[in-house]
Amino acid sequence: MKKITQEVNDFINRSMDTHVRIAVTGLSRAGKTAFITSLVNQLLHTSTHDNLPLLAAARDKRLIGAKRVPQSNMMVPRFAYDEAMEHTQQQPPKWPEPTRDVSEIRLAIKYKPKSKTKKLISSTSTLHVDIIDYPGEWLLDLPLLDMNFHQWSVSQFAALKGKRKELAQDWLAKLDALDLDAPLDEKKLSEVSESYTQYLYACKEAGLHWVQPGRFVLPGELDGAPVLQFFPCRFNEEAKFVKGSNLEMLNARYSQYQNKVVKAFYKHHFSTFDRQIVLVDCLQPLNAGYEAFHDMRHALEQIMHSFRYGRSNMLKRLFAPRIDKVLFAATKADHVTPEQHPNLVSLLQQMVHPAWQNASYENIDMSCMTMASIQATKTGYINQDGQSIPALQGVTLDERAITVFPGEVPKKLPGEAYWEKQGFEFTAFRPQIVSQDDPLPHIRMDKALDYLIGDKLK
Ligand SMILES: Nc1nc2c(ncn2[C@@H]2O[C@H](COP(=O)(O)OP(=O)(O)OP(=O)(O)O)[C@@H](O)[C@H]2O)c(=O)[nH]1
Ligand SMILES: [Mg+2]
Repeated sequence: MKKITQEVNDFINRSMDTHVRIAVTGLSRAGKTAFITSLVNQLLHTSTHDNLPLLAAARDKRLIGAKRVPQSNMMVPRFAYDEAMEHTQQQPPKWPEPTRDVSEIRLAIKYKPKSKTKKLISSTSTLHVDIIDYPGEWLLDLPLLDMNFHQWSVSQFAALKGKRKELAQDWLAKLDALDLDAPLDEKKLSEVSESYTQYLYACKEAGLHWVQPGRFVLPGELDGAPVLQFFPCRFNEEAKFVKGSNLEMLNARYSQYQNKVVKAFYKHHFSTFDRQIVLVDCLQPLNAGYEAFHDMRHALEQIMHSFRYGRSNMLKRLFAPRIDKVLFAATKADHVTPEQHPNLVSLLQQMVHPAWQNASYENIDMSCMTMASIQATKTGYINQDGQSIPALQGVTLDERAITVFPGEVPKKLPGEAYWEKQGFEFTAFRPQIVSQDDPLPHIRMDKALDYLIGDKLK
């Protein structure tokens, strides 16, 4: 009887839309922490401010208010909202600290339902929203589940071109000096892995974000564990691993990584998400140049594989996928003047759409937009030779008040000539000073919220 009651309650909760888990991801520095901080901040202010006009429930005055409640998953660290807010409230304001691991926060949103069924039960409803922050780099590891150690090694050597090859020299030299068939020497393996990890960090610093294994650069609680100490090797696929050798251990660590790290993430975290927002910083690679830009596109394509649940798919074998909406958002739109925003969306669409259309993303709705979680600039016009041109005003990280026109965002994926001819240069700004009683200034956070939870607030 108890079981039936529980099942009935679960069914009601699901069909009544009282709970939704929203996952926020993006490559490092994409703006995840700023996004979640602003999202929570906006919802906490909605009862007193008209800060979310593009969220239908808020516009219709059906949102009564939101509050923070203890998270349901006690095994995941709490998202550091208060710490992030403290940063933005400092004089001068600062950006939140970089984060390295998964974290979670829960809100309860009280609203007046529009739907007849919900109204029948009560005049007010509550939607519980879990927001989960996790590094996008972890999604880059999905292809590892379909490759054995040899196949993965081959794929890594094939990618060693251009800048990557330059950056890999130290690791390659250490790898050449290692005898793979010699008896296991843990210290040596740890040295070569360290050098491989440094190479991956160097790639990221050079703006090359497609790095595998993704956990090596964002290890979270696994920092220093042997499961993160392996690297691609050149060896004969046919040959048997010598018992007790370095190579045998590297192979064992690779399979542990597949099972205990990659699979575990998909099973215990990813499988619980209902909606996903992928934040993309298109401006950083525009600043960095051609190779960085195309690398970002490749990384995004890889990230998209995690939303593909075709029939014979690896993910479907692991769990029953639940994500039904994915939003790709170009962040930090306050870095460019408003008339450039359509170009920014079009650029993001060009990076995302072709890969999306070529694959079978069954039953998943997808959308692209631009936004700024915490708007750091004001827009206006400057007069140049009698002509008025759009400009941004803001305060730089070293406290200089400046007015700039950062440049045009290309509408299409730029070729190499773009960087030779004009390129793009944006300045980093610190957040604006805002009173503690007011919500953080933003651009289209409400539009993002409407896409992510609008239907649940009906
Ligand atoms: N102007 C502007 N800058 C932003 C915005 N969001 C993020 N940034 C900038 O991007 C940096 C990274 O933002 P975070 O929110 O920390 O990004 P993250 O994805 O959480 O980064 P990691 O935790 O390091 O992976 C910030 O320090 C800001 O400099 C925004 O809305 N506007
Ligand atoms: Mg962060």
